[in-house]
Amino acid sequence: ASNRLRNKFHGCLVGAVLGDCLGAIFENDTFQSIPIEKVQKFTREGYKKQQELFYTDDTAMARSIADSLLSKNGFHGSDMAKRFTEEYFHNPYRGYGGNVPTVFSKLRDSNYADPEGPASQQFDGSGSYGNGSAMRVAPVALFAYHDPVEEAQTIAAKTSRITHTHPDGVNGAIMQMLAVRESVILNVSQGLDVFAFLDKMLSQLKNSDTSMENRCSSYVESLVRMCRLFQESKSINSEVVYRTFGNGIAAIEAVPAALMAFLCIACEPKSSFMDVIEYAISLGGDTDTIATMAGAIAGGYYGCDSIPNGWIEKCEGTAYALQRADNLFGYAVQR
Ligand code: 8NA
Ligand code: MG
Ligand code: MG
Ligand code: MG
Repeated sequence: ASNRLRNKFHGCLVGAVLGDCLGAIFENDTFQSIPIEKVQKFTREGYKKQQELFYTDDTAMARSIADSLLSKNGFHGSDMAKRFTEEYFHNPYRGYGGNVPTVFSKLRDSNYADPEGPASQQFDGSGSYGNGSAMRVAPVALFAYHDPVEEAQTIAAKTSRITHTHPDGVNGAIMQMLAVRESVILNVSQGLDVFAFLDKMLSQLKNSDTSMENRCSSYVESLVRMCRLFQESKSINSEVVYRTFGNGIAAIEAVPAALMAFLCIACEPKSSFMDVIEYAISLGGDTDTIATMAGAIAGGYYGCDSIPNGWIEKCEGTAYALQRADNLFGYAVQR
């Protein structure tokens, strides 16, 4: 049982890196321009001639989250803010969102005194609703795996607020963390019960600390829509997902899109990690971020053994992800 869980921790972080690296190839392609066959031509044959693939901001920031949680034995706002910022100034060409560098500059100039301050000033004080805090949250689910879910939600929210304080940004990070957590808990051999999965997410999202987060409603609405779609038909085509949830940089689009990629594929009797990645990329738009989130969920569900070695070897940052997954597994288990 312990080896199975370790394999799931590995799969979660490696799956996230793979989704980012593969998705980045198709970034900003429209839904119409990348039919699944075009994605598959690349994912199934392309690796033979492909040189190294590079990760983007999604993975760079996820690494900082894992590093900070492990080195501080818990959430430490200034430390995490410093790691995000130093990584950005060390390598600013990883495809960061348009406005988030402002936060990094202010954090650095104020010596990380108020980790949530600069983010709360973004967009005239409304905060960013981009998917940039959901895209990097997977390590939180692993770090807090043996903690009560409320604690995991609190940490996810705090990691978000260093760059994203808008409720849609914060709740998007919470929702993605919950999806990853559940995928690691589930046993693949028992098959996926989509309705049980969605019910659990719904009740956990509704119960998240309302004194802090009283605006989960947009995501609750997304989850209710997912239930309705699955009640109508078990196999939902990607055009319906794209039209219902979108594929953009707003967390309220990308987070539900990523979860749907996982659910639509994993509820089929014969399905694999790569099927989820391909479906996620075929939605178009913010493909690196939708695929990294779908990859973290799918990798946590199917485990690392299900991820093709050919791609693991070609993607920058997979060795580091494996190492960090081991550290997080050690941390989670020792408690
Ligand atoms: P962000 O906080 O700068 O948000 C991204 C964008 O969303 C902003 O630049 C705005 O256009 C818009 N936005 C967010 N909140 C508001 C608001 N309250 N009012 C009006 N507009 C708003 O950055 P982020 O970290 O959320 O960005 C994450 C995404 O950016 C990821 O997908 C990541 O991969 C990256 N990305 C990069 C490229 C690229 O070509 N470099 C393209 C797409 C996405
Ligand atoms: Mg990116
Ligand atoms: Mg993008
Ligand atoms: Mg992106």
